[in-house]
Amino acid sequence: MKKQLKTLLAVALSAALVSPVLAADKIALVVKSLGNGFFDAANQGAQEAAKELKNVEVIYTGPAKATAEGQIEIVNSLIAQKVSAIVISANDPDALAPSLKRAMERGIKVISFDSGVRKDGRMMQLNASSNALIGEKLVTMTQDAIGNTGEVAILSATAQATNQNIWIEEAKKVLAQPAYKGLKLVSVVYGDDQTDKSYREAQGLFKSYPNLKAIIAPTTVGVAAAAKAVQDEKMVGKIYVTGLGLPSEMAGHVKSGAVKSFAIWNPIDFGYAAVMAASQFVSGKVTGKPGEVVSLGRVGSVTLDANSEAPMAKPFTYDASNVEKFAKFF
Ligand code: RAM
Repeated sequence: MKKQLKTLLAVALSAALVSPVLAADKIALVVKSLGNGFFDAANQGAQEAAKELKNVEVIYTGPAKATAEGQIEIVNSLIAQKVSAIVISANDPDALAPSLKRAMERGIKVISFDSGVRKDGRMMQLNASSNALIGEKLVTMTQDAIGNTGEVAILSATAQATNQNIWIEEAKKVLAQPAYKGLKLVSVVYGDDQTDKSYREAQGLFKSYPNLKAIIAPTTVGVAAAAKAVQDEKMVGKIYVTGLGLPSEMAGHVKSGAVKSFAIWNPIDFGYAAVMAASQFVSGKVTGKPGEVVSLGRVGSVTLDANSEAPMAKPFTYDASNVEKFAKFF
């Protein structure tokens, strides 16, 4: 009996040693910064994907502040840990590329989502939505709030953020169209996805532009901070805030009247989809070539374009009629 048990243990032990397949694949979700509700929601979806995939562990990480340096340090330590994949929302399209290239040379699959890395630093980029559509949405929501004329300013995240910079360029293209000629973009400022800095930048705009009618903030951190500043400074009705926000953080600001409408896609689905995509690379089902179809589990699938990018979903608009209902989710 004892001998049998020993043999059994020996067999089990050697099986464990020769079958590394039993170990979970580690997929790191590297976000712009920790403490951002948008990324916490994305992580919720990422963990859901890990559960569904079974042999996957998602490591949620990011720097305290949204800097490329902080993310580079994290990527270097993930290389040392020999993770299977890195899913990153980058604080800079270029600065991250060298360390991510090193990761790929060592067999780590790298995809960017949300805020992209330049093409040679990742295998695919999952965009939240069509960038042109987001740019257009930002402008039409502004027009809905203030009408056809007035000074508007943009309060962005960091100056190097890939996603915000693309959306701002797209919004500028829309503003250049004849239909929007009455809307005058007077300034673009950066709150670095920090609540206090975004709040101070909003106050700075009130001072510098006494005729300002709207702040467009294409960042969940910035839009909530700007709306709070409008409320605190008793500017409700004079200055409207719009942009990309989380219903849970914006419901109070819609109620106060500082915000008429704002938009966002589902951040939980976004994090889920990004991890599902990464797992397709880990299992070798896709390699990131243009034209490939990447399956995203319950969210569906996307086809990679010529730059190995793909958009996920359309932004959804929130206002007084629906914001409370969605505030429960994200
Ligand atoms: C912030 C981040 C993120 C962006 C959202 C809309 O949370 O900057 O990258 O996608 O806003």
